[in-house]
Amino acid sequence: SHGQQPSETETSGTTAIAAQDNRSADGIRLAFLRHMRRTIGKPVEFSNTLDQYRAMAHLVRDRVMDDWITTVESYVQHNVRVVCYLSAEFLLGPHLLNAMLNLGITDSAEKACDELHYSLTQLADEEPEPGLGNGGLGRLAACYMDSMTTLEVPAVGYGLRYEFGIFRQEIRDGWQVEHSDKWLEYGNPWEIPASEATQHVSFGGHTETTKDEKTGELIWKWVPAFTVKGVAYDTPIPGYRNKQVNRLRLWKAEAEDSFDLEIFNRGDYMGAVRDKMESETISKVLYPPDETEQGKRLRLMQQYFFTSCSLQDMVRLHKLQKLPIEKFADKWSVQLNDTHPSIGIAELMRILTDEEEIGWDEAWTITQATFGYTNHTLLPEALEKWPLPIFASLLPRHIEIIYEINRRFLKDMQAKFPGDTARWARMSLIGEDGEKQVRMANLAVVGSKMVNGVAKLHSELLKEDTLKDFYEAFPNRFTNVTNGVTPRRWLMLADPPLTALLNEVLGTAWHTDLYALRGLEDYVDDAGFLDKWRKRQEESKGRLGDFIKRSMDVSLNPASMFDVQVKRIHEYKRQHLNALHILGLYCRIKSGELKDLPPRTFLFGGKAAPSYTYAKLMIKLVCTVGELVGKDPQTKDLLRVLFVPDYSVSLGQRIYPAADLSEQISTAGKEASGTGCMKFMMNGAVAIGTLDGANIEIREEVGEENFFLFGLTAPQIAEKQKAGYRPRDFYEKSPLLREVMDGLRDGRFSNGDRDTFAPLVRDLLEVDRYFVMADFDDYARAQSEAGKIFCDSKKWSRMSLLNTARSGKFSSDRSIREYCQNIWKINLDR
Ligand code: B1N
Repeated sequence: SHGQQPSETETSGTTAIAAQDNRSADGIRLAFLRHMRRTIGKPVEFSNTLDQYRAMAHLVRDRVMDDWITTVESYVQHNVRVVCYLSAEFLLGPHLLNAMLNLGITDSAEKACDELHYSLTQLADEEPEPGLGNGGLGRLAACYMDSMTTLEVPAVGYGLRYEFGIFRQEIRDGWQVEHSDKWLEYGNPWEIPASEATQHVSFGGHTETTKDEKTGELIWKWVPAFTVKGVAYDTPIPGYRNKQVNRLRLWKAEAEDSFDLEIFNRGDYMGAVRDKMESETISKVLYPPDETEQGKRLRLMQQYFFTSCSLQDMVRLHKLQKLPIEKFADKWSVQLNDTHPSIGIAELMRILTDEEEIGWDEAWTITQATFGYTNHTLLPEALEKWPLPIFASLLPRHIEIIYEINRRFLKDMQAKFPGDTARWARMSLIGEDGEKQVRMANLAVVGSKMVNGVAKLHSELLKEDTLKDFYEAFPNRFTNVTNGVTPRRWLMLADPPLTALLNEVLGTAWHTDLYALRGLEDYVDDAGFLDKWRKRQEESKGRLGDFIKRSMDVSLNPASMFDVQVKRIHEYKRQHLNALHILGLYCRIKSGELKDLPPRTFLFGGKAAPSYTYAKLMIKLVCTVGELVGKDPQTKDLLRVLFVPDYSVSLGQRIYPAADLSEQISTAGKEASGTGCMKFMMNGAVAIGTLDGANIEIREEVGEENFFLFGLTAPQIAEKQKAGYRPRDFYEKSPLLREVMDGLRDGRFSNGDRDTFAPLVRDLLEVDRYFVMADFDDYARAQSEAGKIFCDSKKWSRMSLLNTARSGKFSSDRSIREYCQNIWKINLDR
């Protein structure tokens, strides 16, 4: 395999000693002191924790870089096919402990810290999290980078180097307040500028055609209005203990130097500075709404900017290796993480036809063979469509290319489906209902060799519904790859005591073959082991409790059931269903109906898009419920509700290991996959959920007796929608739901305030797009069942253990193997 590097011990005697020393506690301590002196520039006795983190980060980076060089050399030597994962988001999470884990130097680093009288975890807590993503889609890209490197797939992640990542969330009086995320404030030791890769990206202007003197063919020329420089910053992504390192290349937008100079020479200094600022705006900030369409010009500029830089970079490397451009698709497999980079299809056509002067047909064959498209959502409001005027003024050449792709494509469809004009209109790359629009999902499907959804149900619904016409035209193009998450970060890093326990009974094979966790099933009837399992779980809860005490000054009861819902705040994810259920419990305790209830701690976390008023009201609802049940002497020992602010990757790492119950309660058919559910499962939480997204496959793996199922199914929801859903019917039929909704309307839960939640009550009783009312009673039933079983701690531990034991499928290693086999055609047993 090209990935098998000669270990440093094999190359020469002297490096052997150096290499060993490199990873020993002594080696790390000496390197730390050297970086403190030379990189940080402080006497160690004057250094603060941030300085210490930075020195440590630099020495770990040095060790990653050594492996990087050898990986790059071997890729070049073997002329391998490269996967380029194009994504507007990479939600990496903190690097330091992850890099140490993957390199296998955590123990040495801990020892070195002990000798220096530092705490490694305290030092690691200084790292600002690179929050260059919103949620699942961005985190998935990060998990896939980890797995691709671990599986030795030559891969480059391409994206944007946002100066400000996802906003920091504060909760003030129950309302979300956003703050900007200055993650680069103190520099970023994990990135390396790659000056040789700088690109130039044009915008605006117009196109011209001339006739070729000799052939008489038309030649297209784009005369842009302005150009922006793309500067590459590389972050090395180390594989798990395999000396492989792949590259994450993120583009920063800067002003063109020449452009600046020209204006400067005219004496307009302020003008030059203004242009510089405008250019830099492109990579300034991550768009915080996920899954809502935003016809914003700057977002389109971001998408084209990073996609164009990335494709130009591939062409540059292709030529550097002296490969013929006609062989582009043999060398590069480009995966589109949703439609955000799908403009790449038109951009590659432009490069191949206008710049490389390849004929249209051949260019189209190459383009189609290059791209794969992953769809991540069925929500109609999230399917990207660009108003034609914005698109055409920013990308005048690309709109012509898209029209030409469309002309040829519709000709094919007219031949395939004669007379079916409605179908042609639905499939067109240009939407004509109302204002003309460019439909990016249609472009992505037409320009790709494969299209995949992210869980079985989701991929089926794509074929049956959202992309039905395309499925009927190209049935072989459609496939499924169920999402996965990396067990290195989400199990080994998140829960070291659980990792130690698993290593003790299973050895270490599961680190890269998660199906090996099945071995745990041998212990499912071993009372002694189940006891160990439960104690370990209590310790995890204790650790989260300590953190919450430190950061929020709230004490949690570690004997209570930790019932957790952490994810973006959305109506379809139904955090309000969870909150209404808690109000139901409150009412039943107050009325004396519920007496011996096991104590519960409800934890919530997640960000709302700043412009999503309803989602912000859902946060306020959770906080209001929290205050109500926490103050009432009748409920405060039984119910605790906490909204943990600023949910992030690092907070997730603290929360998943401590969860008993995992809330996966989206309206069936709305959550494409979900990945939090997998992190909970690996860490031994039992799920309560609907038949939606990956829940279905989780339940399939773990067995129905180990999953708390409730709610309408996707076909039932569709049926109700068609028949005309009346939420008020459910309100009238259910006494508990009526008490909760009436109480909310009348201000019973909010000190008499009847106004704040009025819009929410009205919506739920009159519209309820996400069937909260319809699922309420069944959710309460499943919740009470979960509560009962939790009281039988042996039975619960058994369920918990089986969740971990059967989570093998949800490793992102399995997902990446499937991408290699079914989409990228990369052979892993080279
Ligand atoms: O992608 C995840 C899935 O597990 C989730 O179910 C899905 O909701 C999520 C526009 C999105 N879909 N669409 C987005 C993000 C940002 C944005 O600007 C859309 N995120 C998802 C991984 O497959």
